[in-house]
Amino acid sequence: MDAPGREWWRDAVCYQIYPRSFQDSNGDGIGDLEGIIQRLDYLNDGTPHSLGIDAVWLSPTYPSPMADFGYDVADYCDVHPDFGTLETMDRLIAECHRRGIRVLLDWVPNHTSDQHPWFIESRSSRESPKRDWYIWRDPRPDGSPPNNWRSVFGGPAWTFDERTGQYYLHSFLKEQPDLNWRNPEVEAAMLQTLRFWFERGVDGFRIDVIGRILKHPDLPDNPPNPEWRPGDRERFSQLWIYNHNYPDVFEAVKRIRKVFDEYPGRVAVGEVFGTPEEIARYYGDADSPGLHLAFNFHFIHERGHVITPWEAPVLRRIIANAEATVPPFSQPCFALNNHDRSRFVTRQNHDGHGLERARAAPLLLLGLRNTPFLYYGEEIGMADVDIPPERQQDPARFRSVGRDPERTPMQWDASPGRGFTTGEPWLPFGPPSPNVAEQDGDPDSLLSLYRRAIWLRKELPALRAGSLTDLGGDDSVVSWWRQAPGAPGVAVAINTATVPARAQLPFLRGRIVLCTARAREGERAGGEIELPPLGAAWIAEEA
Ligand code: ISL
Ligand code: CA
Repeated sequence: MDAPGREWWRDAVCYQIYPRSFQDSNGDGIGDLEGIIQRLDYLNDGTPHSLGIDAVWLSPTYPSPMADFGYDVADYCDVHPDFGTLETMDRLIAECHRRGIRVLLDWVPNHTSDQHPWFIESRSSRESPKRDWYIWRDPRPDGSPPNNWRSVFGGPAWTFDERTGQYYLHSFLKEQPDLNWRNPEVEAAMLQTLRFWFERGVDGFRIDVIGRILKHPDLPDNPPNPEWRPGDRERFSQLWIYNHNYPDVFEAVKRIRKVFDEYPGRVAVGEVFGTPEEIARYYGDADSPGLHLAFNFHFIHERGHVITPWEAPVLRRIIANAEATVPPFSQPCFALNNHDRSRFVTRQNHDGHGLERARAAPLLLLGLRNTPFLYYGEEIGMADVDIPPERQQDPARFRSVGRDPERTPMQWDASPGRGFTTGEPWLPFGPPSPNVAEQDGDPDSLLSLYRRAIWLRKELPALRAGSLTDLGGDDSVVSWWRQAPGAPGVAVAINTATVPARAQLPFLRGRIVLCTARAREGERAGGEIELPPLGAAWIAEEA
């Protein structure tokens, strides 16, 4: 299946499934593992009629009270009954592997559910053998929390527990107490949960908020953020320096990596936030590696909640920063969407051109030197869905509406259940279009564009594995050149302006192999090409 000596994840196109929303198999309105198995041919049946996905990442599927929809884990070594059983998971892994699809699960090491037996034991008394598995502190003399840390989802990061008279720390909901990674027993127990799944054939993990697992040992107050203004999100009111990307995290990551190395071919992909330098640090060093890959979300947001504009100079800067910082033994890992952020089509729609930008998006994401992650529905241009107040589910409030709008069920067709369910879906569908059925046979559809892009990437070594050279460009055009030994070079050019623009190419003879305007595909290209408004193209060198 793979070239010898080259790890599979370097060439892989990955696809994030939000299990509640992909396919329901039993009519309860909640997506499940059996449903995912039914849809695997859509992801990869070995032919260009399918998407051609190489790996799936499933958001958490563990037993959980679902306070944070699975990111509150009550048992790391089992499956939530809504999703299936361990047997269903074994079958899902086998069915994926039969199609050459790798399986990544979601590992949540920073916190458990407050219903996890470890926390139930820990909170039972100050003398509990598991007391120190979580972060308990006395109140300040006035009864207030031990420090000023705020929860990511709003409010203080501490909750007072009447029974034992202490506060416990939770970086997210109060139902998600933070584990104490300074206790070696905690680390050992958590690493054991990785081995449990590796033994069952899981190919790797996406690691949730890895940057928070170790805090400053003294838990000092965070300093105020001088840029914060009243009305801004509360969580940005302080600089997270003592509880985020704290230096000890980077050493813990290396110990975590060692467990991955016990099982050949496994991959660790970290959800990380920070500057390009901070992201790069998660990869570790050549002689003591950290994560195989660390997400770069800068195409979504660079700092805090500010949406990254679709502008050539901004995209060029993000690419250059990643190229300059990620160590040479690995590569960047970009995503344009996930279950926490407003979908691309909606995010980039301030002037009504969101869908046009969404056609250029796969040429960016799949044209870069990186391991790309798609988010289910991105390939058909799903947008955020308005959720009426009585249907809202997500308790997190780091956007005014929570994260339900980007988590609505996959739209397989226009039928009342959208091919997703025969029952009442857990979140409303929104309008029946876009959907897979309407785009499936249409060569001009976004879905067809994604399929062509992914299969072309497999065919063209320059795109899959080549080096990247910035081609300069200007305020309208971002363009770069991909090159692999013995293979045709490929230029990627993206026009972010709403008027036509010209892109300079570094060779005299080439051909457009992929374009947002399909009629242009096959066209010969000389030293430059004209790109349509918001259009993009891949141009392959010809001998
Ligand atoms: O910290 C942030 C930005 O610096 C936040 O965006 C936040 O850390 C991020 O959204 C974390 O997300 C992950 O962990 C959460 C869970 O609710 C999300 O769904 C998950 O992706 C808690 O486990
Ligand atoms: Ca179901």
